[in-house]
Amino acid sequence: MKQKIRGKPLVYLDNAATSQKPQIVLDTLLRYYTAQNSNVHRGVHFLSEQATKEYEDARNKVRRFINAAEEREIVFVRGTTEAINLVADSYGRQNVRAGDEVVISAMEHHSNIVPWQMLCQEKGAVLRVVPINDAGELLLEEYERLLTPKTRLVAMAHVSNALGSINPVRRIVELAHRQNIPVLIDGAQAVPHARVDVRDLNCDFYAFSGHKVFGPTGIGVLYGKATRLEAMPPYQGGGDMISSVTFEKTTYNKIPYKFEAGTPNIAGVIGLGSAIDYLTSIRLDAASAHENELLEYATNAISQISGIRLVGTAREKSAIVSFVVDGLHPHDIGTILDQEGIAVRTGHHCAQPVMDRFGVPATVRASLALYNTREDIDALVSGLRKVSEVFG
Ligand code: C6P
Repeated sequence: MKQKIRGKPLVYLDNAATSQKPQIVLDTLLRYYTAQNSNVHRGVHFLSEQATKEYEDARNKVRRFINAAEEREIVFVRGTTEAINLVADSYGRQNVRAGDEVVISAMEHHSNIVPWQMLCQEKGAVLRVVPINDAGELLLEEYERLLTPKTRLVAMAHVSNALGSINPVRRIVELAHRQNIPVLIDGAQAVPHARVDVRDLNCDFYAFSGHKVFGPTGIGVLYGKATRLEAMPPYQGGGDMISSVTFEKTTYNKIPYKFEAGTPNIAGVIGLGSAIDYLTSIRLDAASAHENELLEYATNAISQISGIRLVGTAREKSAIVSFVVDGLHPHDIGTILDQEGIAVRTGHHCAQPVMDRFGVPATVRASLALYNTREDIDALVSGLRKVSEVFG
């Protein structure tokens, strides 16, 4: 996306909020709406059959991308938020009772806190929170301690959006499974950066958003093990999720359709399929190595600027640099950087408990993607030096 913002070349470092879209995704959306627009799973006419085929092909692309065993384990939803709400509403309401416990961590995004809080309030259950250390790393021994016969579910971020910490999710799943506790992984910030293999992780649920993996907004994925999804009640009622309806009784469709009520985001699904084609064609592991190198470069350069304190210094980190500057509000820093054409996110990043943990109201967050360069980081660093000049 080459363009000028306020007369300066755009430096886009807000990829954790949403990533830019490659041409192949834009072309797919235009092609779908201009030549193929039609509803899925309904018509016998040509366009509907073609749209249905592309929609289901995209499901298979997602399956391969995260190495799920079967296509029916891939449920299309609006995004990570809806995926988590689906599990809380369906699995949670079916399985969580008064006095039971749900375990999350202190580094969760609000999307992986509030649905569980709502569930616990409704059921009289208890939300348990695994603490993190000053580097922003999960305390695994504390996690183990919190797993008890009362635990009904663990819901944990793969990568923290506010800190960049990468959690040892394989180990998290293994420890929970020893006690037959299912695990949901919030993969919103992991899938854009590294190969995710849900069978290797052995998680029960995995959620991510299309718009963070170079796909369109309004589309996301809930992976669920088939046995789990089959045992769960529907999340919403409506068209497509039924196999028959009378006024007396409705029987539900098989998975994944049981969870896809109403006309889905067809263009979004097909666009997400193209984003996965893109990621497959460029090789995600090479992109990941490039991002790690940039992260190191950015961390070194930013931490050398006087008055800056990094928030989140985990040993295992993804492409996020969060920081505060002595005596300055992050919003003021963001505004000055914006004058330089540099897009970063400032605020609590929908992770207020993380801000509380580190005793700050907000941070400045630069988040990288595979298309960022050293020049982008250099521009950020010189923008930050300007900030120091302005505020003396
Ligand atoms: N984080 C950020 O700037 P949705 O909005 O449903 O696509 O994703 C929600 C979500 C869930 N979990 C994590 C770890 C996330 O980072 C996000 C989205 C964005 O950090 C927007 S708040």
